[in-house]
Amino acid sequence: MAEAFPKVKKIEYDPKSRNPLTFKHYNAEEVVEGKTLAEHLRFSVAFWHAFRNDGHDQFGVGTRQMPWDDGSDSLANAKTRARAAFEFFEKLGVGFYCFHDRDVAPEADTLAETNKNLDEIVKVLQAEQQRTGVKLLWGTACLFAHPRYMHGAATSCNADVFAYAAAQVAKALEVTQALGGGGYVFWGGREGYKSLLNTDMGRELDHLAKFLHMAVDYKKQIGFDGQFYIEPKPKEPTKHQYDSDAAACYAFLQRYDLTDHLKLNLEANHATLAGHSFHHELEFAAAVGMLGSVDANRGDLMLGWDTDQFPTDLYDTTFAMLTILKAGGFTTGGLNFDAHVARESFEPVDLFHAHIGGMDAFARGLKAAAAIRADGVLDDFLKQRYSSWDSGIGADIEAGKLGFKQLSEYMLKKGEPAPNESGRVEMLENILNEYI
Ligand code: XUL
Ligand code: CO
Repeated sequence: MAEAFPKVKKIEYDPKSRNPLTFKHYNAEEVVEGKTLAEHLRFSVAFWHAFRNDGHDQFGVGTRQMPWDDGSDSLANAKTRARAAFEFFEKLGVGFYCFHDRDVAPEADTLAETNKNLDEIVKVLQAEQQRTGVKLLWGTACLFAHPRYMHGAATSCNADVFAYAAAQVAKALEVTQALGGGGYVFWGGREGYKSLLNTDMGRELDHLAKFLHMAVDYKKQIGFDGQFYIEPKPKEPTKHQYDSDAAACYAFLQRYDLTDHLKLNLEANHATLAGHSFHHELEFAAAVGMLGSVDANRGDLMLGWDTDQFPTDLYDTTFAMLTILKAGGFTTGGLNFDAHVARESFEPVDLFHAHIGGMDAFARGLKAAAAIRADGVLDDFLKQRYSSWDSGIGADIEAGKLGFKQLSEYMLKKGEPAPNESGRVEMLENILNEYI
């Protein structure tokens, strides 16, 4: 096969170069806090945006030039597309990719034929992974595009649709396992509702939990040892999705006894759609020990939908890396660019510019976060701010030694609490700016 990107060579790190097709900050080999940048950041390309999204929007057709792709849904085209994708991963220098089952192989008239198509493509993906060393960060199933999923998949009112989704996920798990995938993502694309008038919410929540338990059981049956993730998103395509944010997912997983089996895959744009910052979602997940992986992108705060832009905001990447480093870094997870080029960025080279920008932005975020941690500026402040809990009454409360009765006696004797100290919000913001 002819090269898909003949005009682009391997992207190198060259901080002095004026060539936009070089990394200015992402030096894969550089070591920060004992690990290389590549080991920390674990960049992944999202197959669906990079190779299946032609740039169409609600008002216009696709614009992207993808000369390797004949536009058909044939198996031959799927194979060529897969090879083009690996050429891209290799030239970009990422270690990982992610896909939905239907991104890589065409859906046929029957489930059996569709599964056969997947098996054919898995052979190509296996060979390409072997050739390049690029790995599968996670796999997933598309349970939202086909009309059968109009009412949802695991939360459909139609029991046969639930069964079909189960069969589809079973196959997607097998495929992910065959490719040595590090994990598997559940994103409830239509697991929510358009109208409460036609929705039995309690029943749908029970069904979703049942579905996830079946997946956990199947994972054990086939011996797949990858990490399961659930990806929060509050809306779009539905009006409300049950996995609306990190805290809602955590409550759901707790209620249905699933916290040992799934971690969170947090997406920046989904956080902002939920009315939270990306940083908030990561901090919450880290605080409850559920931080698994990240879909790295950016929304537009002026717009109310999932714009899936490439991450270039250095505050966002610094905050994200502060939390990720604090939580001990990624184990199975990574930074998956769930992002697409703008409709007007239609040339093949734009795919490189977009990913290079995201990788450099996260490299800068990582370095800034590591410098902040090395200097201890935020940690020292935090330690001091909560120091009343380290000894005396605070330590006794934390240790569970006291109740309201003892605290009443303590305060009646003591009078007013010790004077408060300033939270120094602006000073901390100024300090942060010195590192960015
Ligand atoms: C949709 C989204 C998905 C998931 C995987 O908003 O983020 O692509 O990441 O299904
Ligand atoms: Co996503």
